[in-house]
Amino acid sequence: MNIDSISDSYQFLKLNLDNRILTLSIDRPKKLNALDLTLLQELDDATSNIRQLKDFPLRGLIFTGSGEKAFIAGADIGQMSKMSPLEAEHFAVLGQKVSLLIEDLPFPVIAAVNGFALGGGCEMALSADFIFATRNAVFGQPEVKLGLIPGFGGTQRLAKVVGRNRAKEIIFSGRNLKVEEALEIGLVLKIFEDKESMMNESRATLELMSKNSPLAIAKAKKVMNRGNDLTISNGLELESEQFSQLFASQDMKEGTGAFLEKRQAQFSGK
Ligand code: DAK
Repeated sequence: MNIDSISDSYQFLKLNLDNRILTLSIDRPKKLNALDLTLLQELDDATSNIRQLKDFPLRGLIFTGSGEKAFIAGADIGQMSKMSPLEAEHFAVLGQKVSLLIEDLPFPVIAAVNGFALGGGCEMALSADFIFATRNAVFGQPEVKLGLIPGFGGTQRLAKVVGRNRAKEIIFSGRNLKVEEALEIGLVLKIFEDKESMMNESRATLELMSKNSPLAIAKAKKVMNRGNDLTISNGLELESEQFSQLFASQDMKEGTGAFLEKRQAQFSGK
């Protein structure tokens, strides 16, 4: 698959592949990267395609917004205001599907949040493994101000990341959170003074991770994501099952062998 040709086919997405790390930018700056139906369909298509890159597996994804002002300022309010309940359901199902596709990608995903991450934007960022943000980043779930509730997983994921009661306070008030508060409550992992340093650090973080076994990372991610929805005993069962499967992998043989031979491991991801 050629990333450039895919990228050219999208109106609102930009894809850039460098050393197996893909940067996916939402590119609708005139509307602060608000998610309309076309943009969501493009995200659905792109994330599905990215998942299927079996012969040329990626090692990481940086999910960001074009420009300096917004990651994603939410779902497109103008478009939503005209939707029937049936169209709204289709819209929400598509948004939830995209958030699950991003969450389930078998490699690390960083949401690099520059500026506004409101409503559906905050929810999309929550689908990543963790969030880096610039000093001007603003988070929030303002849906109740519009007579709505979060529709792309915010009622579920935000509570799991920051705790149920804190998530309730954020969702019921609809208030904006400055980046410092987002850091304090664990929504954001690290703050950067500008977009360039955030993008550089995102890449460096993924490059560091890509030195490790991609198979082990994929399994750790799967167990941790699924474990979020399981009881501790079911989570431990899943952990031991996935752990034991790795003993049939080339990566495990290479990793342990390299340690014993005092050399750098070269992982194939198999
Ligand atoms: N939708 C559509 N257009 C938006 C937008 C949005 N979410 N956010 C910004 N824009 C547009 C503005 O209308 C403006 O367009 P023009 O007037 O120039 O054509 C342009 O982007 C620049 O915005 P501003 O002029 O307003 O820029 P400011 O710097 O003054 O203000 C702002 C930036 C982010 C504070 C402000 O734009 C703002 O408050 N935006 C709305 C933020 C928001 O409320 N986001 C949450 C949206 S609700 C569901 C499915 C999904 C959802 C819920 C339910 N189900 C089906 C159940 C999700 C809901 C949401 O995400």
